[in-house]
Amino acid sequence: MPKTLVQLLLIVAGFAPGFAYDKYSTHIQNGIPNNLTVNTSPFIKIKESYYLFGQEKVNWYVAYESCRRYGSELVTFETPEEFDAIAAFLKARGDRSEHWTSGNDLGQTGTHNWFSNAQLVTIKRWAPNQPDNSGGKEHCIHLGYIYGHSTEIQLNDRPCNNHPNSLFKYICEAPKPETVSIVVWK
Ligand SMILES: [Ca+2]
Ligand SMILES: [Ca+2]
Repeated sequence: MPKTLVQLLLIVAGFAPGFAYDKYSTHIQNGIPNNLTVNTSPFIKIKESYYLFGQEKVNWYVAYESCRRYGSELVTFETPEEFDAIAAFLKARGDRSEHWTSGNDLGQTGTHNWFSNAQLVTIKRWAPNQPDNSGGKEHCIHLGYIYGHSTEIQLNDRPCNNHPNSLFKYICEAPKPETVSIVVWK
């Protein structure tokens, strides 16, 4: 690159911060404004969060890895409202499948945490008499119509892997998006 051009670029770069201060303003906000057309596929917006419904039936570990491939994690329900929104969504679709969540008590049996944020599972959405760690083998939490007579989608603990009846679909939750807008004053 000719020496004069390099010097010119340095001068422009040197002036740029002062120039930008007057001519641009930036704004960062949580979420994606409704009037902004953004393709969030394969994630679907439900209430304030974005989810992917994995359709393969896999063990808990494979489910987690699948979510990580999309830069997301198995779903974590911080509030009962979030759980109810997902349950209503599945119900409206007539989807009676069972789905893995990020919850487990692999670290300490009997203490169920959401694996994505290490917070205790506090929502009261367990199926009756669950979690029961049946056979001493159930350490991962899924949701679905747990019993034949269940009319609500609820939580249950099941074997994380190595069990033919513990292969489920899964729900991934994307990180919370932020929208950065830059206004240019011409
Ligand atoms: Ca969540
Ligand atoms: Ca159970």
